[in-house]
Amino acid sequence: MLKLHGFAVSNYFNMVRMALETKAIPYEAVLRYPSQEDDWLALSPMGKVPCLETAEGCLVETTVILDYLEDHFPDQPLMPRGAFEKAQTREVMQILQLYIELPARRLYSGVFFGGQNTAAVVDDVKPVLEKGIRALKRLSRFDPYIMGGTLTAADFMFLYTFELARVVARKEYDWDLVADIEGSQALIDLLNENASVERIAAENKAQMAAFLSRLK
Ligand SMILES: N[C@@H](CCC(=O)N[C@@H](CS)C(=O)NCC(=O)O)C(=O)O
Repeated sequence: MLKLHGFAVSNYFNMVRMALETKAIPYEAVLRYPSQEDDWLALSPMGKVPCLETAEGCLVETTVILDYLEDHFPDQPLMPRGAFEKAQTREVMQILQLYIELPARRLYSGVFFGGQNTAAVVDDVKPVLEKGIRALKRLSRFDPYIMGGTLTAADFMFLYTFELARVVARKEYDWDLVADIEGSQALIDLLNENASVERIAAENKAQMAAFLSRLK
């Protein structure tokens, strides 16, 4: 059986879990925190989570894992079949990861984990996030899903990146991302009705204290 290493507070771990669960692929979740220990680097060479352990070996990087799941388990597709539509879906996923999640992540420490964000970093992140949100608006549909009428892996990437970026933008810039992107709140509400999303959110909450105590 596939093993997915990670922890419930990790947004990337949760994206992969959503794909596994939506596709009804049996898997075992193995609790693992990121580290630079040799035994973990042997499975996940950057030391990050998630890491998917398959019979053939381990895979890291969420979009790579999502592609593997799509290729290996084509039932209940989470990517469009057409080459251009598939590329457009990947395009939105890249925008979300590179230009929304990654810049916002630079401010997670001060916003979520009791650290201090310096004014320089706060100023540095803002224009990147502004461009990312502008690109997302141009490329996404929110009708009702991010790419239109069909649920795709991009919806999971959206759910677990935008929600965090939204809190960052509100706290650091008094900027309401949801008000800025028509249809985004409706999509969040729709995705939050999903039983797996609900359970993952409950596990995230339950593991938060243990995760925070590791940061001290
Ligand atoms: N690009 C990676 C990002 C994964 C990631 O940043 N995971 C976080 C937890 S949410 C992590 O392992 N952080 C520890 C680190 O960066 O060393 C992916 O797509 O899987």
